[in-house]
Amino acid sequence: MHKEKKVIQSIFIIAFTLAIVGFTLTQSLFRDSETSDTSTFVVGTLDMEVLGPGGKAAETIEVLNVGSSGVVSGGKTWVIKNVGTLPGELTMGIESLSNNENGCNEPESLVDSSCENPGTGQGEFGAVVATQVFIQDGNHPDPIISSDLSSAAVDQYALQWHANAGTINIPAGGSLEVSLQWSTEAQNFENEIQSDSVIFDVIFDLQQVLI
Ligand SMILES: [Ca+2]
Ligand SMILES: [Ca+2]
Ligand SMILES: [Ca+2]
Repeated sequence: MHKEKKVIQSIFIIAFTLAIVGFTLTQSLFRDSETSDTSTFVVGTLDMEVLGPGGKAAETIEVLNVGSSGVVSGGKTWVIKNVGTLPGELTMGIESLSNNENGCNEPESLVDSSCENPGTGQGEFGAVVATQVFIQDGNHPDPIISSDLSSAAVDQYALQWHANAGTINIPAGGSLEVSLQWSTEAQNFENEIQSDSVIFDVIFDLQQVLI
């Protein structure tokens, strides 16, 4: 039987917010925030200044009109700078992950029975997106994290960072590059992911190293 031709004219959105949280010697929490304009999640580098008393940075990123053919992929590199006067230990994770459905169009509704709008948790896109996280410090050639973006990814990020990164210290005035790459392949999905989106927060947390 002839398989129905895929119609992928959807808008995939990967939006994420970056948060950097720092602690002083007394463990009090500084919260200050800045938000950048929405940017396309293709390839880019962002300098993020991490505390002294400094803050939390937020970024929303979107992927638009991808998937019309072949492999779709992208990535982002962050330069995490410790602009404080004390060393810190870095951890990375994701939170508030939501696979949204955004309704089903006609071809999608033939293969997808959960079609609400926004349909939080009903989207199928994140499950077919593969992500990898790398630390560019010369000591970690292999990915620290390899996970899809289904709801289990929040736990996977936490577990794998803990297991694979070890202790990542950034000295006062130092910086470190962390990158996240993502990809999905057309053979991994059918029309069920049309108009679906995945949204999550990427959290970088710099904890004071007690010396
Ligand atoms: Ca669905
Ligand atoms: Ca869907
Ligand atoms: Ca949809």
